[in-house]
Amino acid sequence: MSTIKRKRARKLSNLVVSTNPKRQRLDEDNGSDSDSSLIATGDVHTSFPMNDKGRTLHLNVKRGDVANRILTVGDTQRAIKLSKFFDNPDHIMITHSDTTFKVFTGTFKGVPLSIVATGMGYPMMDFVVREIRNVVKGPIAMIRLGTCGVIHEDYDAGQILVATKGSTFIQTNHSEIIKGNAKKAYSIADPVKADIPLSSLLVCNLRDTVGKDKVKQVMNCSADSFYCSEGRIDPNFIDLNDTLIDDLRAKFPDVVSLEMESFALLSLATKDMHCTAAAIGLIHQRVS
Ligand code: R1P
Repeated sequence: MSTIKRKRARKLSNLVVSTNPKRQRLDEDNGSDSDSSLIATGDVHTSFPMNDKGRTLHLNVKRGDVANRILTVGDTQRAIKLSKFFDNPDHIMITHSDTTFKVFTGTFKGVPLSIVATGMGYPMMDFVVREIRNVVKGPIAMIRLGTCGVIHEDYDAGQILVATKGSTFIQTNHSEIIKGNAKKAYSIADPVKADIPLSSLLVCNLRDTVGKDKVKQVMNCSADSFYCSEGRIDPNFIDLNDTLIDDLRAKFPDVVSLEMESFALLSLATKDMHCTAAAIGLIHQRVS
């Protein structure tokens, strides 16, 4: 990374993470698997739904379980693989829930970090962002590391596509599909923005790690289904989606990656939350 970029990166690190190791404290018994002394905690919004143990209803997290820096991934195996990079993989806090979410918290290069296995789709990311926001005090930096389809022929599967240009969203209009109205069967939302300093830092670091050509800055599109609203044709269902990917390309030519969670993450990133997303392209999807 160049000196200027490194300076910018250091500045961003100061901006987005307030966790001070000296302020870390041991939380009370929290029912987690191991060490809860890794992170600073803060006030919980008093009307937010919690169980009688002070834990959120779906992620099962409480104050002290989640760091200010967070990586989200779709599946648990990816989270477990990434958790091997913690400073001390045998000394991490793992919070399980009955609803598939898992949170791994440890330190990386001495800095507290949480890795969250989110599962798939907008509603899952909605649970993750809202419940984490309500148990973590101060600024949050959250990056999704996912996989995606690629809908642009100039981009290759295997590249890492960072959503620096934000994300749009395809929503299925079920009542229009029932009416047989193909023209209104799907809505394509106005894009939401990614956090630019965090996206730039991510791009710089990814390029340093895997090479410049492997990392591209794009606009993402999230869909509310892996099937109909990602334009997959299935004769077993009436989806009215034959022209959907072409319609998406026509409306937003910068869209390259197609997945399911980034729009929710970016649209929920309000004040004090710095969010972006990157996805490895797995397959070319409906590239003509
Ligand atoms: C579909 O197979 C899943 O893969 C992509 C999509 O967004 C969807 O969640 O993301 P992950 O690899 O993070 O799960």
